[in-house]
Amino acid sequence: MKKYDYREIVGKFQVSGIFTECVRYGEGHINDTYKVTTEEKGKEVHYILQRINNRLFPDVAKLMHNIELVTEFCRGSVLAQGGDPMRECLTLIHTKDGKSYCCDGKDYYRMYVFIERATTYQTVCDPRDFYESAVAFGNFANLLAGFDASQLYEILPDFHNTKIRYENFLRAVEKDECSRKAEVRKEIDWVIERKNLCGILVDRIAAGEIPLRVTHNDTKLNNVMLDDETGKGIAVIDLDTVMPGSLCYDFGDSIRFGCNSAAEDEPDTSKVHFVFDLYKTYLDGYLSAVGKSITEREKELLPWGAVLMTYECGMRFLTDYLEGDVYFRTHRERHNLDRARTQFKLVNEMLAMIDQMLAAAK
Ligand code: ADP
Ligand code: GN1
Ligand code: MG
Repeated sequence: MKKYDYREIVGKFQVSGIFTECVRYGEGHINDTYKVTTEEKGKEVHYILQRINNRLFPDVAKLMHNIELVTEFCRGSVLAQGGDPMRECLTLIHTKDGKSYCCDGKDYYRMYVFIERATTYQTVCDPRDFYESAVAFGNFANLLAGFDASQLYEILPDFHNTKIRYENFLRAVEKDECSRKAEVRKEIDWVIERKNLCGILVDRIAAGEIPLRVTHNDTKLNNVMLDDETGKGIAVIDLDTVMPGSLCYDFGDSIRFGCNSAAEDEPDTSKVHFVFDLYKTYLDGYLSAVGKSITEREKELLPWGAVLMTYECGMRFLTDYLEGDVYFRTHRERHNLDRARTQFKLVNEMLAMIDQMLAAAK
């Protein structure tokens, strides 16, 4: 296994205190995240260190340009509202030569202030937490409505263009690089039978029915930090994918992850159900916070955002399984296949309830 000298890497940043340890942290699928501890005057100070996924983000300078702008913008808004920016938004720690990231010759790193006394959840244990995450993401959408989109690079073009995701999926099936196709024939057919779903949002955007905005694009529950004391959603994190998108994607991705009765990677799909009550809880929280930013047409399409994001994510997991698990971090055999199957089960249950979902959003 590759060895990294974390003391040296952390030493490149403007941290206070003496380095004591660096341990793997969190459950993200993309970057390698660590909790760093230093000691200053007998007290522990914590930071987040991330090795940026350079394969996925080849242009780290552009990625970090976006993150610097978005974090600065959030900081200004939090300060204007009398909040505490060190807890309510991500704060980059700059390097000793004033940059927002560093390179050790091969890998790229960034550091953030560690948001203390707050937690990210992998599943919804208490519906109130889910409500608070909805309020946080709704507020974030409002905040971004005031952000000048032209300043940002589109870091992962066509990120939620489901039609393009579908073409990539077909290509992976065709190539069958790892000879896994025969094993997942049923899942492949399931995706193909529902290919009409792909156009639900991209066609509406192309027709000008719903606007392209600056959105977060990865609004799962573990990308919002909830205050341990008050339970309020205090900070939206994981800003790698802030770029043009639709409110319906952001709403939909939260529903995909949070309204699952089981984990995203539960191997036993009999445990996986779409929890309609949680959908209503999130909808209420989101609409209460997003306020006037949302158009009537977007509101009508929110439930389809949930179906679509779940279908798309399942298709991405299956594509990655066919390509040999090269995109999402996996921890066991068939991990991506398990993930794909949970998503497909959720889509089936959502489609069975789509009328109720649509009625609730009216
Ligand atoms: P990925 O892109 O791989 O999902 P994230 O940026 O979401 O990486 O970070 C992974 C996890 O690390 C988060 O889910 C959260 O638990 C934790 N985390 C990230 N940033 C912070 C922070 N500033 N303070 C505390 N925890 C954090
Ligand atoms: C990835 O980075 P993370 O773990 O929050 C992925 C999302 C997927 C999600 C599925 C940049 O999110 O698009 O929906 O996994 N992020 C990227 O859990 O591809
Ligand atoms: Mg994340």
